[in-house]
Amino acid sequence: MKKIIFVLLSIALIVVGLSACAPAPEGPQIEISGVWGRPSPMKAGNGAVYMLISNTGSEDDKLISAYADVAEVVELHDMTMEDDIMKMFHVEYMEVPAGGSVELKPGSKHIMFIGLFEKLEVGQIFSVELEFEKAGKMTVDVEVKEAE
Ligand SMILES: [Cu+2]
Repeated sequence: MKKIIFVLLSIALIVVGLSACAPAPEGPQIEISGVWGRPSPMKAGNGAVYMLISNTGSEDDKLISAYADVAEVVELHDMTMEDDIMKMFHVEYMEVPAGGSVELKPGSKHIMFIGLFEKLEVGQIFSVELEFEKAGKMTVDVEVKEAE
């Protein structure tokens, strides 16, 4: 009996040891957190969604598109300061480097909604589908709230 317990214990230790020193998973490994969207008081107005996209994998990836059924157009945007004026512009993709992350936040990168079908109110939750070049599509829930 003691021997069996010892064997089981050894296997358990090996399993724990293997998972502890496992290399980063092959390919990109996308993790998304802190997803939120600004309230938008006007119907047919615009909205923006923010989040942190991390890549714990071994390969770079790119966010190449976003889709949500709350607006006519959904685009990837970034912002820049020109002559003291914040300007936003459309980007083809957002890079998510292996072992790194990209933060979508106010005044910076965001997912832009143009022509909302309904206003976005605090407490509302809706989903956005994100498409990555390598990791493919994933859907996240967006919580509408005021900026912190
Ligand atoms: Cu924008």
